[in-house]
Amino acid sequence: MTHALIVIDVQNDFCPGGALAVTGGDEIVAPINAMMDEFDAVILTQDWHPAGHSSFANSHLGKAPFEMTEMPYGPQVLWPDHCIQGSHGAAFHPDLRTDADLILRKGFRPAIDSYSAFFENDHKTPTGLKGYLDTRGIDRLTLVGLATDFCVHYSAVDATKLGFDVTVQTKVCRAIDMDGSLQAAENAMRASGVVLA
Ligand code: VGL
Ligand code: ZN
Repeated sequence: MTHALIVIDVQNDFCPGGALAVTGGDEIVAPINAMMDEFDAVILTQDWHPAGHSSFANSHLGKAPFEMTEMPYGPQVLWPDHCIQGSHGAAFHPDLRTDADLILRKGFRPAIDSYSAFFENDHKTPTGLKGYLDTRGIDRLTLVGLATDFCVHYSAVDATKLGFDVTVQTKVCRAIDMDGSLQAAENAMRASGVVLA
């Protein structure tokens, strides 16, 4: 098997002090760096939103961060402004190794969010990652990063649906955990055949 490490969204805005800080988000940087050499390929994802993105509460009159809204593609959590293209917050954590094979940006279309590294939140629009992995002969994936209950969760579930053998190293992930979202994400990942290690 050809085994890739996919490092999800280890960016300043998801680390302490960032716009959408995940508790302990910076604690996983050193373990991720240490893991990288064990894989045939390393892929980093980068949440990469234009200013005024439709997933930002500030783009919706009368809405506050962490409230829900209805988008044409379904329910969507509204977030604080985060990971704006070219900003310090969108940059990788300064200690993260970036000597990766591929950096995949997602969430760049103004009208649609993209938690998964494979499909945008309409679950239809592909990011191109499947084609990249297939053409490199990669069939096994280990996922780490931020946040366990959003981008790691949706990426892992989509990866199993696409036929990859998927492990999430939960100790090398950190969660936002709003309203039981971590427990729900773990249940959904297990149900779809993801191995939680
Ligand atoms: C993420 C919320 C909004 C994530 C990205 O990386 O989990 N969560 N954008
Ligand atoms: Zn985002």
